[in-house]
Amino acid sequence: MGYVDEVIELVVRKNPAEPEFHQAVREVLESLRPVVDANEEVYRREALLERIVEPDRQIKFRVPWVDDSGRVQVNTGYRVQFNNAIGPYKGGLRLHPSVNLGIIKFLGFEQIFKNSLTGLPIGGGKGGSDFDPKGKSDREVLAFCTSFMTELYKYVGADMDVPAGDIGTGAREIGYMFGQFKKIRGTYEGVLTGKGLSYGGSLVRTEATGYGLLYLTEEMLKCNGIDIKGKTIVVSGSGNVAIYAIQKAHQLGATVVTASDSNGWIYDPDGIDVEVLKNIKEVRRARISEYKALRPKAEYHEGRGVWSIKCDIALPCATQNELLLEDARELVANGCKAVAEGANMPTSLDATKYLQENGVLFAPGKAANAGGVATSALEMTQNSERLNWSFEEVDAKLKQIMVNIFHNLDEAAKRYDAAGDYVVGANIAGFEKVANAMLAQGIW
Ligand code: NDP
Ligand code: 2IT
Repeated sequence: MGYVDEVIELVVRKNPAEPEFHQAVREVLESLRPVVDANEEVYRREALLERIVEPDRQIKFRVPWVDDSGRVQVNTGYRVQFNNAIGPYKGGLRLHPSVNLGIIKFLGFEQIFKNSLTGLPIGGGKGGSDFDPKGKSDREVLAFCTSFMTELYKYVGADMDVPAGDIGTGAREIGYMFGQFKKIRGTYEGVLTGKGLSYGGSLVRTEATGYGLLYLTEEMLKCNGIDIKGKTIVVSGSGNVAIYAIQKAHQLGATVVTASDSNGWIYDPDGIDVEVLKNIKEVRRARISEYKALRPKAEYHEGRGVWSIKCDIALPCATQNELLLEDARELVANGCKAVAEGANMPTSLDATKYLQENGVLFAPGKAANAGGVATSALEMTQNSERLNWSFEEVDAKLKQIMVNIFHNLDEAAKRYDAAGDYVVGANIAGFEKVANAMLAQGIW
């Protein structure tokens, strides 16, 4: 058995009941085979792969809080500090009832390579809780966030570990957590990113993941002789990533015709009205089913279905494993030319393989959605400098970072005889820097 297969088997054996983590490890390690084969003796001696799949540490804690009826509720909090070879741990906090250790570990593992791809000095981490902010009052969200940070503050800091948003964690939650950190640590530091603009946040961070996704997609299409202008796009999700992906797609001259939430999906043949969507999701925190009442030509359907709509480009922007083999078949049959992942691991391994084998350009999440964390790193830089950069300045840096990421992974794929395989390219380009840093820093 080869080294890669041995380590995959080890991960499955040592971490049973963590299928998402197995999936992420499998995707990364299998595409690293050519690099591992070329360096097997050193990597084996140094146990490099065994070390990279084992988090530096994983913290799990109780989060008690009082609900509006006066009852005490108890959630579980997590922070997985996966790897700080190239910088302080960096990665979001997910608040969703589905959160468990395996999901946080898959996200933290992905984050190592994504953060490396940005070219900025940030290590990989992720955290969150099985708390569900949906349907909670502001006071309940405040109670949860305060309790969560009352434990988490021991493990985070501007030079140690810098969390940010993810599913269920937006500006409101980051603000509440920042306030509690400041109160109990007594320092004013860039311990979180995605902060409000009046207290150290960066312009463009809100838009960054969606905008970055489109910048990378545009570059990938351009390098393959396709103009994004005039193309029809299907998007899933209607949260932070989806909303700003739709906005930028429209600015680039494409038309996005779908969006979704966990209850259902909308089809708007004239193109999704971003202001209407923002009002429903960002202001009223309501269900996407309300969109139809405001846009009479639109359709609303219960359940899932965005991948059944004919499109040129598909952008999954909701959650993991939301684009499966049967969806990939439908996309290919309908003539889809490109898939770029706004979410983390939204495409199953067999669906990815099917898309690539059928000539669909495929940009993996760790490259395509890296604009969010890259702009977080720019927020950290501004906090350290105690300066604020203009919207145009941050946006221009974000665009350059996304274009660079695409060319780095394109080049890495070509270097290993896998031209056009951007999954292989992203994993190799992300891994090389981290591996070199780990080998240089001795045994830890
Ligand atoms: P939000 O919470 O803002 O939005 C999430 C969206 O996805 C909502 O429309 C939500 O619907 C839907 N969704 C979430 N879980 C499920 C589910 N289990 N089934 C169906 N729909 C679901 O999160 P973000 O937009 O921030 O994150 C979306 C994805 O992008 C995630 O994979 C995240 O890890 C990734 N990502 C986020 C970044 C960021 O900067 N925010 C950066 C890089 C990646 P509903 O409201 O009904 O739950
Ligand atoms: O998955 C991700 O990259 C994020 N949720 C953003 C992390 C960050 O630190 O901005």
